[in-house]
Amino acid sequence: MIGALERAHTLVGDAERIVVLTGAGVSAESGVPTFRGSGGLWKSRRPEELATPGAFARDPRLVWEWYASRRTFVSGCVPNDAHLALARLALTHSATTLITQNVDGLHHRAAEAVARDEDPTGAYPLEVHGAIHRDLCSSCGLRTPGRLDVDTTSAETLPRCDMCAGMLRPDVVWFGEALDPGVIGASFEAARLADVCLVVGTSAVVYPAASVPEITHQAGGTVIEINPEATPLTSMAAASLRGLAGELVPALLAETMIDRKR
Ligand code: BV8
Ligand code: ZN
Repeated sequence: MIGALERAHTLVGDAERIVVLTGAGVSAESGVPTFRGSGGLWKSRRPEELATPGAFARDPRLVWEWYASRRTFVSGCVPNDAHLALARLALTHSATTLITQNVDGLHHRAAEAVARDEDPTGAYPLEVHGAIHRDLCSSCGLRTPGRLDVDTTSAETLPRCDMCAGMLRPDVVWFGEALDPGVIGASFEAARLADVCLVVGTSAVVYPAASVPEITHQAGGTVIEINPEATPLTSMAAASLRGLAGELVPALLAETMIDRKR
């Protein structure tokens, strides 16, 4: 493993442009359950059941019950050392683009924690699957800060839009739904130009997000993976670090940032 960490150190230290793709694994040590790992979120429910427009049309109460409980749970979680190290990298190295599949908002909170009274926006990620803390009106498309006290006792008590009384939904991208073209377009452009794509905590099975490292690789960049398990990306990675994000991301990036200061 030391060899792989050394190799990854050199690759990141030498990189001009870095793109980072994170998945649920980067939030695991913050207590947020992953989707597909043991005890993952999807274990008790199948994604097709809940994270689809069809499920919401069929039973908006059940879907809101799942999202309201996740929203409340995540609001009690805090960014871990991986989120903080990635925020520090993005704030100290301007040619870094953070891209996340996560909807938990922990990268934003890490950016604000690290930036303190400086501008945190350089470390805000591109959220390709949206944000669980935001509501979206199914009718007029208005986006508003999400409520923590969503009343899911019946379809009648579900949240409605203040502008048009349309049904609100969590502002996340469901299976079968298109990603925001601006967000995924910016992600692909950053991936194409990147010298290094650092992939942290994703099973790399959900598209089009999983194309990000493939685009860097095809454009001649190198892929580094941090994951306790192998994934479909492992064979393409120049360094695949087996372990937890909370330990390996700070280890990988700390010296790199010191290097950059010189
Ligand atoms: C689209 C938001 C087209 C909601 C999510 C067949 C039928 C239908 C669709 C498809 C199909 N085949 C392909 C598709 C497309 C589909 C897809 O890719 N399906 C997959 C499952 C096969 N994609 C879509 O539908 C996308 N849209 O294609 O639209 C279109 C185009 C034009 C017009 C109309 C339509 C939309 C996909 C977005 C779905 N929304 N989330 C919500 O969160 O509730 S996806 C969901 O999975 C989450 O966002 C999650 O982030 C994402 C990916 O999962 P991971 O993040 O990788 O998490 P996972 O648990 O899987 O893995 C965790 C990893 O971490 C593991 O590897 C584990 O080892 C590691 N780990 C654990 N602990 C740690 C760790 N690593 C480091 N440290 C640790 N401590
Ligand atoms: Zn509305």
